[in-house]
Amino acid sequence: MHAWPASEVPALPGSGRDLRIHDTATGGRVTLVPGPVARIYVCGITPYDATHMGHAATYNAFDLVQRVWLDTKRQVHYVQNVTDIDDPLLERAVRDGEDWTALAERETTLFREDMTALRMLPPQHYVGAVESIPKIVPLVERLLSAGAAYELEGDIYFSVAADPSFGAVSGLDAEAMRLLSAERGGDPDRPGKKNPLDPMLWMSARPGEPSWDGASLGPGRPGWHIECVAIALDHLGMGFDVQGGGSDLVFPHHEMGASHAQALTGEHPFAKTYVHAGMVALDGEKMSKSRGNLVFISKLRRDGVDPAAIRLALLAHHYRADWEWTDAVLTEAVERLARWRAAVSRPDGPSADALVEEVREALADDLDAPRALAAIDRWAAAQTADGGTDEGAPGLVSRTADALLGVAL
Ligand code: 5CA
Ligand code: ZN
Repeated sequence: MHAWPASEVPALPGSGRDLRIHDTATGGRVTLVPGPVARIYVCGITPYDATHMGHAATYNAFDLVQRVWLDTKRQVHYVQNVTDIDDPLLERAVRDGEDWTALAERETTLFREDMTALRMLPPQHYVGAVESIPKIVPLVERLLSAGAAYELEGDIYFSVAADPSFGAVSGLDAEAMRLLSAERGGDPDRPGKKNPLDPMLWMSARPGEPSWDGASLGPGRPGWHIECVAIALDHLGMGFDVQGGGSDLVFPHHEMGASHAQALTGEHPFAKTYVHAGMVALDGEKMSKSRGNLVFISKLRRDGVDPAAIRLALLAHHYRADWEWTDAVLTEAVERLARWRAAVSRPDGPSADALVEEVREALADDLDAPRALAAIDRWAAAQTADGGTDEGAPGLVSRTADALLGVAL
């Protein structure tokens, strides 16, 4: 699959700082020190509806991670998937009497347009589940022959007992895992499983549903977690720097993914660091396609909202916080964008050398974007109140907002 076009990232004077970030697996802060090429996998959309503010907030967080790395003069190797075959996609296609492939393609196209408008850096590899099936099947076969998977009425399940470090990503107890498994695509109550938490690796063909050649597995379609493992191992290998997604993916998705990969390779860890973004809510409930309480990026764009204002609305919240979308959030972002644009449109202004370092430090400190915005607010206020004589300052502020925050002024 192709990704979307990259917006240019201006180089800033000096050098950025290493990112200190909250790691879900250890529950504490770690300093990321990737090699010259930093490797990141971020879980992509299931394309059965348009990109909403929650998705955008999560992708914004991982865009910032990459901008910090680029500022330290590293290259970034970024991989993202598209879950273009899964139960919710098929259910929506049936509900709307639409072909599931047409639905997936349309929503993926819209997602690319939204990401481009928001200046999110594209992945080098944007990979669909369907195109990955030839990579997934041999992995499931290997898990079976290693005794880490078993068959149940034609379906293949992963045995969580095969990974001695199962549980290390989420740190949850068995009861909490069971509840989340039932809520998020698992089937803990299916009789015959070795452990109720065991997730499906390969679902045998169901009448009326699409299926693919599974070689020795028989016709069917892949489970959700093995999809991301196959794509990550193919393009990044074990021990990549960051596995990212929203906090709704901590369990079971990222826990199971880590276990699949560890059982497959005998190596630990799958990802060095697990980073999760908070959930965006609307009207008091998590914004989700299944609930339908959505604010779509594409709808706001159609209504004439500047994508840079949407980006500022996202940046005004710390990535780990759960927050609520309201009209006031957008109004404030629109006003901030206007203030910043007015401030950088003057020929000179107060020196911005210290500001670059403040923004760098705020982001290096667990991606504290609200603090970065406050720093630019102060520069803009000083520009309005007293002005200044530094001719390079407005340009430097523009480049800083663009390079580190993805905001084009
Ligand atoms: N395709 C899978 C991941 S492999 C999936 O979770 N797709 S999704 O379309 O449901 O979500 C895409 C990304 O947005 C995931 O990282 C998810 O954690 C995140 N996300 C979903 N809803 C929200 C929300 N309300 N707030 C913040 N992030 C969200
Ligand atoms: Zn995933």
